[in-house]
Amino acid sequence: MAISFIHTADLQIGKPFGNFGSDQRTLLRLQRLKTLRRIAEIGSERKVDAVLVAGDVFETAAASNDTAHSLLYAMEPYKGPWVLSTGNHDPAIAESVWARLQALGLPANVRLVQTPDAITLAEGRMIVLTAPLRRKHETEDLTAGWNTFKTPEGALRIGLAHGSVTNCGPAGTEATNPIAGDRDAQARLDYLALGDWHGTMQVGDRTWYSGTPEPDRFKANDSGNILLVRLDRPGSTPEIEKVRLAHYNWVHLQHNLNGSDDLETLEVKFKTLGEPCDRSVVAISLTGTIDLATRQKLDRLLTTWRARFLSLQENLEGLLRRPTDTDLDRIDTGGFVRTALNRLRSIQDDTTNPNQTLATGAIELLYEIHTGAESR
Ligand SMILES: [Mn+2]
Repeated sequence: MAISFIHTADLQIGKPFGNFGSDQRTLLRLQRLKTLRRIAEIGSERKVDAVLVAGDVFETAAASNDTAHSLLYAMEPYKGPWVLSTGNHDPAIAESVWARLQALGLPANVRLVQTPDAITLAEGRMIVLTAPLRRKHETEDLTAGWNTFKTPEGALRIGLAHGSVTNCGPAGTEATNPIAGDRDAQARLDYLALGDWHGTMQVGDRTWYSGTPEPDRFKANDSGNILLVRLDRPGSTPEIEKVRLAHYNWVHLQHNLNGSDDLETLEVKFKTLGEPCDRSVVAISLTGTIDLATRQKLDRLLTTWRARFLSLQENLEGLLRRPTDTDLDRIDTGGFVRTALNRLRSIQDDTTNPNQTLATGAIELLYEIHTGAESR
């Protein structure tokens, strides 16, 4: 009879999301628990033999007892075995949340892995080999011992670890906590469930990063999935089903603006992120050169969408604002204000002038004062 299990990792429960407003932080934090609960429900619906979490269950080993209780609550819908391993964010150090969780008294179906172990599941048909991190950074490959570890004939050998695969590691994973790229072959594993990389990624015939089930950063790396793994018998090829769970849609947009037509295409980009808008977490980097009339329209557009998205972070550093004569004419065509504006513009054009930014700000302020009321 086939064995099936859920592979997930990098839940980062309790992540503070400090770069966001307080409402947004709360929503993003709560969603991670809701997603875990959804995983538990799927485990129950699909009647899997186990749920394996490959590290970074918590954002930090100092997570509070409240957070620990919330975790247990979210896990409740799945009554089968859970195996939770530590990662670089939540290593099994002394005084960690793991030790406190253990002391709180765990449900019988929840296994915390704080020391290297071989866990027998599914009436002996599946052995989970573990290599939990006990500090943030290990220089040794903790999975090396699996090569010589004996398991009963006929049982599936499943590895569970957190770290970066050497040689074929994706750019961005940490160089510490190395795991041999061919560990699955060396240790005769039927499947190796990895955590650390937050996107879903296959790194070998039998080795996968599940990625985090709920995206937590702006990175186009296919995060927001869990893997449902099915194995018929030892040696058979694992069947992988990727199940999409992402609630929030994290998008980093780049947009070049050189006139008001480009504003329209920007709005189209915003609209294509889909409904409901408040599930989009957006960062935008704008480049190009615009006049003040366009700048004003841009401000209005961003204000509207800032209110619709869960969050809109704007980077306007690459966007140059160049007042045209038409812009300045709208403020004043010939009086002393115009004389001042012309001087400000020459300061703005002078790259050696330390008051360049100040001059830009002053022109925009005058523009807003003179035109804001009429166009609002
Ligand atoms: Mn992580």
